[in-house]
Amino acid sequence: MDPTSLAARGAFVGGAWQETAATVGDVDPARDETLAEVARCGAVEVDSAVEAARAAADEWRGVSALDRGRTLNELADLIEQRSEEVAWLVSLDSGKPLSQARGDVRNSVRHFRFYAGAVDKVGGREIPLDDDHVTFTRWEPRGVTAHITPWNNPISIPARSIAAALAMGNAVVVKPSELAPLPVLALAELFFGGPLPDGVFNVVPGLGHEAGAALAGHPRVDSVTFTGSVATGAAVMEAASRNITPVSLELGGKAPQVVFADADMTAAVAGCRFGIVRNAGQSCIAGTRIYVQEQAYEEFLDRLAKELEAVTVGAGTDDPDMGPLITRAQLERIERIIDGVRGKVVVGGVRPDLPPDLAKGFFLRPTLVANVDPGETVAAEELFAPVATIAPFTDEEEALVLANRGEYGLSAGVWTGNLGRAHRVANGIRAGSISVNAYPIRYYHGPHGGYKKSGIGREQGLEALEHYVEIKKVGIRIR
Ligand code: TXE
Repeated sequence: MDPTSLAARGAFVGGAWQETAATVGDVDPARDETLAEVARCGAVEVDSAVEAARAAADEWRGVSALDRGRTLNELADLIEQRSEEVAWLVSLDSGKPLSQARGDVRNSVRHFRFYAGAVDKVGGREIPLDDDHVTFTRWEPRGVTAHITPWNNPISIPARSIAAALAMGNAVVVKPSELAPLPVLALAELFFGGPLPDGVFNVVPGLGHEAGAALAGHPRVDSVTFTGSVATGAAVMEAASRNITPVSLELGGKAPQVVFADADMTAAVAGCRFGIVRNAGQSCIAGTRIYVQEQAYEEFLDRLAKELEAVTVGAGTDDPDMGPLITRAQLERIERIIDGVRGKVVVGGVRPDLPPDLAKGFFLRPTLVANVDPGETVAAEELFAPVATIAPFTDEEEALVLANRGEYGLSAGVWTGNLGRAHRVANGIRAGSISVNAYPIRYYHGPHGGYKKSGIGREQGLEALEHYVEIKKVGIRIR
């Protein structure tokens, strides 16, 4: 799929492509060059997409669960057949290494297949009352669901919520991030003329404060699913609240990695390295606060620093260990933060030496910072960059206090050879996802979401489905 011709198709509304008057440049983060001019939808286009979805929603909700499942499997086939092309587009647009992009596409297919299989196995329940009544609940589609998605996993994050919403019988309108919109447009290209009734799947690319805000606050949208920053999540929630529209928000994180001295050090070093380097740290579950028990601290620090020094950096499509950051503004913001703690940088903190064609790209070496105050920006805020802090702790009690610091609670890693401790610490950390002795342990069929400011609701797994249904109670007197 060629980025220019894909983008030139415009927005995808009511089963057809629609050109828009205005466009937004989509930038290749490895080269700082415009990849394509993508449709810039505004309130008018969003409105027509919502109306197209509304018009199609009744037909789709009337399709039996079995047939919806079959259709979802056909959509999964459509992605799978072109998976290599889609992965290349994901890598080019977001900058992530090709092998990680392939993993994202594989997960996208799995989301569709998981919900294809789930659709005829979930639903309401009978509520025991007495012999004079039958009372039960029904799961009914909400109608039109909005999906405002980010650029860091520009296919798998949209896929997980689109598949869940479609499975429950909703028509969807998707607003991909302006920073990597091509993979969602690729979905439209793949689904075009496919098994979904026209209007059940719509895509309105554009800017957050235009298309995104119009969709979040649209009075004829029945639910909003959002993944992105805390600030934008709050704006989305506020816009949706005007219509009492339910929201599911997957916001940021600042995941701790808690390494006890009894852990398998080789595995812990490798896992912590991956938690920093994967997608250049541009992941809500990036493991960027590392705490190591004091007797193992020096050895761990030394080994992790060496591992980070060996990381290869380059354009995602060349499949190095790590690609660029998403924007120049983000690279410069991170450089300012690193400059503030320059004396405490153990490794990295600089741009890599790269060939001339990548000289303008937004690259940074993986960076480890020690001995910082836990309240400092580098240790407290989500950076969305390959930058981690490292600090020692004495015992389990202190480890839990450190891990639970801050306003996020999405994900955490625990490394220990002691089974009881693994359970105690996993129970004690206030986060939605805990991985023990590997990082991250992610599974597409389990729930994903956050405590505290990391969000509301859960995506993925059966737990996500209730966001996409209204639950109706029916009581019948039978005697
Ligand atoms: O996010 P935004 P950005 C975090 C991460 C990153 C920071 C900024 O820390 O550095 O957010 O990234 C749309 N109404 N995460 O600017 O603004 C926008 O167009 C409605 C964490 O990309 O949250 C895009 O489609 N929508 C994260 C989506 O919201 C609006 C993933 C996300 O953009 C809008 C990404 C508005 N007013 C970033 N403004 C995670 N949890 O994985 C913007 N948007």
